[in-house]
Formats: sequence, C-alpha cells, structure tokens
Amino acid sequence: MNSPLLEAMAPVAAQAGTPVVVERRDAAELGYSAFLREYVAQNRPVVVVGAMQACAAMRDWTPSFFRDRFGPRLVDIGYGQQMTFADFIDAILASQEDAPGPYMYRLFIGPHLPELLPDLEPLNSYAFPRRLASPLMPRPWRRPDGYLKLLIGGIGGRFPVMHYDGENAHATITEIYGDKAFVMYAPEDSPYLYPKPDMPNQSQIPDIRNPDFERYPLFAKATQYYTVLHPGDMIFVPSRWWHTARTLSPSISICQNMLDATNWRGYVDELCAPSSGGSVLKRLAKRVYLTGLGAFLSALERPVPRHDAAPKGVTARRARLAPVVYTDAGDSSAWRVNEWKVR
Ligand SMILES: O=C(O)CCC(=O)C(=O)O
Repeated sequence: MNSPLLEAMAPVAAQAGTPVVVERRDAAELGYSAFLREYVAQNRPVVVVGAMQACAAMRDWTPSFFRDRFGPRLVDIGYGQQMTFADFIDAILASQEDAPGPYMYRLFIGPHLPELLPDLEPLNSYAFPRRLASPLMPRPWRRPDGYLKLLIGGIGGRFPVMHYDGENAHATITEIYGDKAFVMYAPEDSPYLYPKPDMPNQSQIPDIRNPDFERYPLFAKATQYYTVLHPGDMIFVPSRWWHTARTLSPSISICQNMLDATNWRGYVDELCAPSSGGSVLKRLAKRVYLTGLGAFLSALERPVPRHDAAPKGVTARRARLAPVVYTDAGDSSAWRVNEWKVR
C-alpha cells in the first residue's frame, strides 16, 4: 500500500529485516467463510477494507459528536483514569506528536454508553464475537458484544503497552474516524519482546518507536508488521499476536474480541491455569466443563451456515446456540440480551 500516512508512521528502523505490511483485502471480495478459512483458522492477520458498512457511527461519530452528546459525563480513559468527555475531547484535539494527549482504551460501550450501540448497526460481520455470544457460554464469561470498547486518541496518542489480548482471544479493531498506525509482532517473536515476568502478555519495552537496544538487544531481531487503518478498515489481530497502536490524527475506533474453535483450547488453558485462582478441584471441574462445551459447540457450528451461504432457517435453533454470524443469531439483538438498556 502506498500512503503518505504509512511513511509518516516510520516503523522502527533499527530492526533487522524488512517490516512487513499487513495484507489488505477488500470486504467486497472477501466472503466471511474465506475470512474464517484464510485468516482466522490460520491465525494470520489481515486488514479488511470496508468491513464497516454505512451506519450512524460512520456518519456521525466525530470528536465534537462525543463532546456535544456526553460532555459532562465522567468516563474511563485508562486504568484508574477518569475525565469528563468534554475535557477528554479538548485534550485529544490539542494532542501533538511531541506533546501527546490521553488515549481512551478502557471504555466498554455496553455497560457505560449503551445508547451508542444502535449507531453500530448493521454490525460488522467480520468482528462477530462467535462463542462469546453463545447462550451456552457460562454467564460470567458470556459477552455477546465481544467486550466492545471505544478507543479515542489525538495526534501522537498511543495505546499504552505492546501486548497480546488475554484469554487467548482474537481481536478486531475497526476504525471509524481518522487514521491510526498499527504495529504487530508474531507469537514466535515473543522472546524478542521481553514479556513481563508477572504479566507475560505485556512487553517490558516502554516505547517500541524509541527502544533502548542496550537494554533490549533481542528486540532488533523481531519482525515488525505494520499498517495504517482508515475509516471503515478492520484489522484482525489473531490470538497471541503482539500489537499496539498510535493515532496519526484524531481517531475513533472500536475493538472486539472473538472466540471460536481456533482459539478455544488456549482460552480454556488460560481460564483454568493455577494463576486463575480457586482450588485444584474447582479448576479441574471448570476444565472438564469448558472442554466439553467446546466439543459440543464445534459439533453445532459445523452445520450452521455462513451468512454468505444464504441460510434458509433450517438450522435456526443451532444458529442460536452456536451463533457463527450475527445474522444467524437474530442480528443485533445478540448484544441486547444482557441487561444493557439500549432503546
Ligand atoms: O488502540 C488500539 O487500537 C489497540 C487496542 C487494543 O489492542 C486493545 O484494546 O487491546
């Protein structure tokens, strides 16, 4: 891809090898089954261009939209960091490359701003949370919205840490407004990322654009994948791929997680690890239940048609229990089954 924004992003030059530009596919020619087969099942990243269809969010969401609509509301920006929306929007509009403002990365839309959910319809099919939306998923871990989050930053703003998502989840980040640079590293490069001993999904390197190679010499060996997301683009971040983002202009995006047969085993391992707490017996019972549930869902999911295969309704019950696409699950009601009051 030739883009001045890509050049502006300046990948970490000191790294060995050529940075890899993440593959881009047009939603118009990448069917959902092909997306699952070629990327999700292969744990391979891709940017789906035009994944987000025309919707109220694509039309209306701008920094001033949020200031006008939610100005006095106190919202979560990061861990333990709250601001009113008005102050936050002023700060991101003032943000500059050499004096970056705050970056919002902890605002879950369902519980905190449910009135925004209808703006995201029709939903982006590629980001459908799959097993997280199944009613067979135990209540504490069921999230039909895929842990939908709002991410907002200004020029030079950045996600605070190079990381991969917990619970072995796949992630999707969909750009709604502005442009955002995205950097990734493959799971096999993990030793070069210096995982924190107590939080192995977070890198110790504080700023990958200005790494201290004396302290982190192996980082030079890591192969960087990068891209720039524009409005409508969605990046698929496969499980255990390290990633972080930096905004090139005032930027608004959403992030969702996804679980299916391809990442289930790692999900169960993580949920049942000694670090998850509870007695050995309790963790064993959890493992037996979740492993059985995974096998059952796999059996149900196989016959559930993909939305680009024109479902005829014969599998409606199966589709409800093992929703593989949001249309089969009864469209956007998938994320209204929880207590969030939307309308
Ligand atoms: O800022 C971004 O787009 C990255 C978001 C992300 O990786 C996360 O929320 O886990």
